[in-house]
Parts: sequence; structure tokens; C-alpha cells
Amino acid sequence: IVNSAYSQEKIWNETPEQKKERLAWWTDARFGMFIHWGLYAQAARHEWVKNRERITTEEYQKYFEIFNPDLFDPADWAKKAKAAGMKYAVITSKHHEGFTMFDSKYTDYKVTNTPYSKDIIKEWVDAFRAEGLRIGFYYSLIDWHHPDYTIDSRHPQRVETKEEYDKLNKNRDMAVYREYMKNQVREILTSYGKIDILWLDFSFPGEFGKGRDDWGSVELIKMVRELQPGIIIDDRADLQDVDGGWDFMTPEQYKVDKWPEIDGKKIPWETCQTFSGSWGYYRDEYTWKDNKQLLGLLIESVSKGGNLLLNVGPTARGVFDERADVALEKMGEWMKFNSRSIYGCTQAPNEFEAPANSLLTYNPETNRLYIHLLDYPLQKLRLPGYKGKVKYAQFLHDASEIRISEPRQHNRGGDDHSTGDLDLSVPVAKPNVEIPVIELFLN
Ligand code: JFZ
Repeated sequence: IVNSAYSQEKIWNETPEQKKERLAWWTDARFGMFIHWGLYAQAARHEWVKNRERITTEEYQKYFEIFNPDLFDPADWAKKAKAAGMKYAVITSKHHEGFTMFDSKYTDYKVTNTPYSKDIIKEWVDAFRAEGLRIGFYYSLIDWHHPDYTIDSRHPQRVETKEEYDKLNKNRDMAVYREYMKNQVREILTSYGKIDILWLDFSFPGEFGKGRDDWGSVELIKMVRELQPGIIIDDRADLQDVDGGWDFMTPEQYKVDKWPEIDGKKIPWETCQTFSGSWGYYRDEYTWKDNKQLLGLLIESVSKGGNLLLNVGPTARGVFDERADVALEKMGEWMKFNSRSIYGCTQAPNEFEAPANSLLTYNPETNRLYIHLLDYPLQKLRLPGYKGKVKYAQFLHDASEIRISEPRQHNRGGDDHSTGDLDLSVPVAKPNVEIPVIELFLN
């Protein structure tokens, strides 16, 4: 949706090269941890529980009164993220429920007023930074607690008609909420040192919806860039057409079929994904993605030039679900031996076709191509049209050579001639690696 009032607006003065430079650490990193944590962890049945079950603010108050994650040990979380191979992490400083995990001057509805009483965001930032991870804040534009936030189509108290809307909202004033939000965003960007990522969420323009004018997105993003010039911002503040209004696209939960483009230019992107469907801790969700699926999501993102932000929803005691621990450990085992096909890598040049059931990534610095074998081939792996392009081939996990040969085409009555393809002689037994990777040194 293009709002002509803003379409000429330019929020940030920067050349494409400067933007590339600003995002370089992030595009190299490829893999981060998302953390959805708030009062909803106690309900343990989705971070949208207040909306889904139309819980009133009064009823929801019990979660505020007992919130006390006594086992919270952010150093342990940071170690787990690092061991999984993640390079950055983004935590919910406030989700739609409106509760702040930081010690805000602008509200009483905050972690320091719960039995826990300490500033979770501060503890978290210190621990993650100490582990060498980059830091990001998710901040919800939506707020189901603030008294001035107007009731809309996504609110627990939904509206469907104009009359209802006017009636319910006559004492609510979005201008007051906008100011509140700006103050809080300023707070999180000035109280915890350098912040690498801001993840605002989310816009839903239209009837009984909200967008840039409701959030004051232009003013907000301008302030953010002034406060933290190096920061990287997601695309959910409804400023798609505003220069500098966002940095990366955030396709979610569904597959991205190719590297997203705007006007023929490839756009930085990051998909965020859950283990089990819900973002907040959900006790009774039993269908979790397995190790191969999770690694597949990461590899597939990189193969299309994108990042993966993989979500953990800690419990209300302050620990990761055991299923999350195991999943992260397994990813870490794979990353320990195979991360060279992830970090600093991107989509392979067009001239390289992916063999059947494989995903390609490419490191432009080292000029190496990576073939991820999703289904292990029978003895030979045919590389179509690779002739003359490959110097050497090896498995990534054990640096063992994979011998290369040229298949010959037999012509009836004539000489054999080359097909332009290459064959790799892979061992009969699949190596003990969830997704084996072949590293090709290119000419
Ligand atoms: C939002 C949140 O509502 C959700 O709780 C979680 O925080 C997630 C990361 O973001 O959900 C969205 C937002 C936007 C889209 C889909 C889900 N979208 O644009 O498709």
C-alpha cells in the first residue's frame, strides 16, 4: 500500500553501498535466536492467549501479580545460542500484551513491579553481549494494555462496526499512545548501550486496522536512526515505500520460494520460524520440527540469500523447554562441522544448478560452492554442466576428498565425447551427519 503523503519521504541518507556495509555483519551471520518471553509464558498456551480467549485486562492481571522466573539464567541461554551457531539474538522487550520486560519510566506494567522485580532486559543484554552475540529488541507496536490504544480488529475486544469502534474508543487517544511508544522505544535504545537490531511488530492497515499514521512510523524510525545509526530495522512499521524506513523483509512461517526482489533488486531478508507453531511457550504443543527440518530451514534461507531467526519460548520459570535444548544442541553439532557453508554464504551464481534433492550455498570471498545433500545419493552425484569449473571436492565435515570424474557419452560407431557434466564418487554409506555437505573449490 503506497501512501502518497509519504512516498517521497526519505528518512535516512545513505548510498546502497553504505547500506550493504551497515548490514554486512548481519548478512554474514545468517543465523539468530528469537526469544518470545512475557507474562503469556504462564498461560503456556500461545502469546496471543489474551486475544484468542478474549481475556479482559482485569482477568489477565493475575499473570502480572505472580510473574517470577526464579530460574532465569541469561548466561546459560547465551551459551546455548552460541553453541547452536547463532550469532545474534532478538528478545521481546514488549509483546502485544503490553507488558514491558524492561524497567520503563512510562508505565507501571513492567517487570520491575512483579515479584521478580529485576530488569530482565538488562540482565539479558549483559549476558548475551558477554557471549559475543549481537543484540536486538522486538518491540510490539500493538498494545492490548495501554488505555489509549484504540480497540481494533486485532484487539482481544474486537470491533466489527463503525458504531462499536466510535463507542469503545471515544475515550482513547492514539496520539497519547504514539507518544508513549516513542518514549519507550527511546528508552530501550538509550538504556542498554549499542543495539544492533530493532524488530517492530506489526502493521495491519485497513478498516479497524493500524498503519504508519497510527504508529507515527516516520517520526519513530527517524528517531531510531538518530539514536542508533548502525541499527538494522525490520519492515513491519508500514513504511515499505519510504527510503530508510526499513532494512530487511520478514517473511514468516511459510516457505520463501526465491530471493525477494523489489524493482529487480534483491532485498535483504530474514525468515522467523518456531519449533512448534507458537512463539510464546506452549506446554501442550506436541508437534515439533525435527533436526533435519530445522537445518533445512537454515540452509534453504542461505541458499536464497536470507537469514533464519529461530524462536525459543522460555517457560515462566525462566528456562528453555527441554525440547528446545535438544533441538539447539543438535543444530550446534551440525554447525560445528558445517558452518562454513552458512556464515558469509549466499545464493549460488546462476551458472550452478543444484543436483536433485540438494541445496546450494556459495561463499563469494573464498569462491567455494556448497552442496547440501538432503537425500543421500547412490554412489554417484551428477553435477550438471560443472565441467571445467571445479578444482577440488571434499566433504565439509571431515575434509575427506571426493573424487571427481567426467561422465562420457557413448556414441554409436563414433568417439565418446564429454557431456559437460561431472560425477562425484560419494561413499556408499551416508556419513554420520544429518545433512552432509560437499565443498567444491571452484576455478
Ligand atoms: C507477529 C506476532 O503477532 C506474533 O505473536 C509473533 O511475535 C510474530 C513474530 O509476529 O505475527 C505476525 C505478524 C505478521 C505476519 C504474520 C504474523 N505477517 O505479516 O504475515
